[in-house]
Amino acid sequence: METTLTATPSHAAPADAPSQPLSRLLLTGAAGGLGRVLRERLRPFARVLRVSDIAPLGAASGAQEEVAPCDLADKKAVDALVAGCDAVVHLGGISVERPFEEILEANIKGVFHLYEAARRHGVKRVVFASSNHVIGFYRQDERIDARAPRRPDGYYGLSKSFGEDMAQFYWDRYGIETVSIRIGSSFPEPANRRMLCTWLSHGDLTQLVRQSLFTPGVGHTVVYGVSANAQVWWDNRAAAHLGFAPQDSSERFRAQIEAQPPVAPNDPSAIYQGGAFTAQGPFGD
Ligand code: NAI
Ligand code: 15L
Repeated sequence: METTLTATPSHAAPADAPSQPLSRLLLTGAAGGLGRVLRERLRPFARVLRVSDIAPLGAASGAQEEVAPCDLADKKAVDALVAGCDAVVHLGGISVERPFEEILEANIKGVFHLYEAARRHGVKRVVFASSNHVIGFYRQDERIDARAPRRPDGYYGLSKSFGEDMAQFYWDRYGIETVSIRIGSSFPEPANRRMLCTWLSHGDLTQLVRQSLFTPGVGHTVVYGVSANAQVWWDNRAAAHLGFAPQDSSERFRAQIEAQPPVAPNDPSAIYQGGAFTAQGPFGD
């Protein structure tokens, strides 16, 4: 199915419906924290929203929604899941540091299955939930952009790094466009001092996903998913064509965060951009 991806101006309000919605948009990881947020907010972006997860999803919320349970590690099931969709927002997978064997199934095989299905079924655009943990071993006093060599901080970060390589390959080889969003910390509120720098509000996430779906000619773009916090470590000028203009800042939470007990200067959460993830493992010794 051919669908033209069109952008509305970047100054448009984040929740605006696009001028030409997608026919059928697949949202993986729809039962998760961000999946539940985007399940609501992506509805105006497509005539049909197909929501998927390995965890319970509840009933479809109306004729505009399709509920499609699926294990991303199951290649045949993912192939069927993607059939009929013109774009995918891929949030599904393990979202924390875990032993390699678990990450391998859900994240590494999962993203391969997704791109293979996208190729087979003519999907034009993927929005991939990458993570700041692909660059987690940069120190907090460094400023980097999307071209900085990756420094994953664990098997989880490695899987996201692999996902970004997958995205680049499927663009170069098959012309499937992807925006890889290196999400910082997307929760209702920042939870600690590090997140004052890494926080991405749900409103800004929604705007960024919208721009990632509808901006024409993105090829494979890597963008940092971070709000307009007073201090950020990431430079998004290489992704300026997305027109992402974050509206929120963590600053209004500063007083409550700074009331928390101080963090020791040698604590990884005070040293590295990836925070505590840099000190996890080894597993299974
Ligand atoms: P989450 O853990 O709440 O949601 C992930 C969902 O993926 C879960 O509902 C889970 O059941 C599903 N899933 C796991 N294994 C699966 C499998 N084998 N097959 C199908 N579904 C499977 O994570 P959250 O916070 O909603 O994050 C969404 C995405 O964004 C994840 O890919 C995560 O890595 C990424 N991300 C999130 C950040 C955040 O701050 N929330 C920061 C950086 C990246
Ligand atoms: C992530 O990649 C995780 O999915 C999320 O749960 C947070 O830990 C976030 O990074 C973060 O770095 O704060």
